[in-house]
Amino acid sequence: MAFLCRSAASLLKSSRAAPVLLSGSRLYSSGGQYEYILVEKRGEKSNVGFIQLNRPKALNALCDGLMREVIQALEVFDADADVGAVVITGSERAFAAGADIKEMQNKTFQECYTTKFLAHWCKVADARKPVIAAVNGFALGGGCELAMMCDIIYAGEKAQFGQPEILLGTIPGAGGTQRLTRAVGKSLAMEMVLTGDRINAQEAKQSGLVSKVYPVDQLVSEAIICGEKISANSKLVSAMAKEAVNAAFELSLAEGNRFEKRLFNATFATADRKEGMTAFVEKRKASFQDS
Ligand code: CO8
Repeated sequence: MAFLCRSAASLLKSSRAAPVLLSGSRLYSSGGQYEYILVEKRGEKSNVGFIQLNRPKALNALCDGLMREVIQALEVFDADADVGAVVITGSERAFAAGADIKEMQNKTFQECYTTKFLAHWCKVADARKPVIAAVNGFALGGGCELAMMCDIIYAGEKAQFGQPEILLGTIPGAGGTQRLTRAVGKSLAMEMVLTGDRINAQEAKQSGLVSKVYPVDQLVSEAIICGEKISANSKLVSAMAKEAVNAAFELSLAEGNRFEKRLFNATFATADRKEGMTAFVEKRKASFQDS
């Protein structure tokens, strides 16, 4: 165990499928533990959690096992004091082509309803730490929904976003009708959901679904750079900022402003708020301790 860093060692104790440290401070999935994803820490300070969906033959279709592993890896990174943000990506061909249609083909309503089929997917949006989706290629159906559960979406120039469930005789079931509508507005969301037509990266940028578009081969490194910027700030205060922005999707303006004010006031109970303002006054770089 001597070669394991502190966080990896403690994770191994607490998690059945925890990643194993093989060299330096990089975490890699160990073959038998994660079957469908690759997991490591990236960035100069190894402070960005990195999850790569890795089911290439099925274009990263989100089978139950894959989503369970993504959620587990997110929980591991949430508990890792060194990690300040997480990047989720797929391959250059596909971020994810949706929920696994072959897995769903023969399901009945009774099974879906009584077992709360795929209900655990929503845990992705519960991550405390900011999550960036780096989308190359197809982000369709559940793939688009997975990206929208993340906090920031960066797209590669050839990315395609769509909710094609209607073509399969069903509708989005992991937030597609809700998050897409909030992101791009009613008309475009309706059009995408009712026709199954896809939008490209530029259209996604224009409509507000993604914040930046990069050349395919630069996408992941740009997402890591964004993750490093976030990780350089107080992790405690970043979690509050994320909570406050997310509240905008659920609360009225008045309630949201009250919620924000309470969190703003709460930052004055942190050492990092004091350090940030003191560093500004003393004309030096702040050194946040996440407390
Ligand atoms: N599920 C299972 N397998 C898939 C999926 C998928 N979603 N998408 C692609 N694959 C498989 C194909 O079956 C094929 O495998 P095989 O070689 O064994 O036949 C392999 O990936 C490659 O696919 P194609 O040969 O079709 O590749 P193309 O380049 O010709 O086409 C497309 C790529 C356009 C992406 C095409 O594969 C496609 O249309 N895929 C389906 C897209 C789709 O409809 N997605 C929505 C799925 S439904 C959904 O996501 C609902 C989510 C609800 C969540 C509810 C949570 C509570």
